[in-house]
Amino acid sequence: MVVKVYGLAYVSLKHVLVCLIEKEIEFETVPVDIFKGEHKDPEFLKLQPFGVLPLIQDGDYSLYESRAIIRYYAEKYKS
Ligand SMILES: N[C@@H](CCC(=O)N[C@@H](CS)C(=O)NCC(=O)O)C(=O)O
Repeated sequence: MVVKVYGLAYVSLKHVLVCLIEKEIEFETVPVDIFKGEHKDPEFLKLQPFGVLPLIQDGDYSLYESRAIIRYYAEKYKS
């Protein structure tokens, strides 16, 4: 299953992408433009109630906060 990563090339998102690449996890990016206020869109707030990026969706599981995401994948793919 492909992990969805929400955001654009913001700093926190880059940290998450480095982690996914290092772990060789297949992902796709879902552009969310903060300069257009897309991170405050009601549909996005259903996924991330604080309205900040990045956010990942791994199947039915959603997670935000870049360090929490990185820690999640570090644990999930320990090897
Ligand atoms: N502690 C958060 C920081 C999240 C954060 O500040 N994201 C920025 C982009 S790098 C953002 O969404 N800014 C939009 C806003 O604060 O309205 C994390 O590491 O994920």
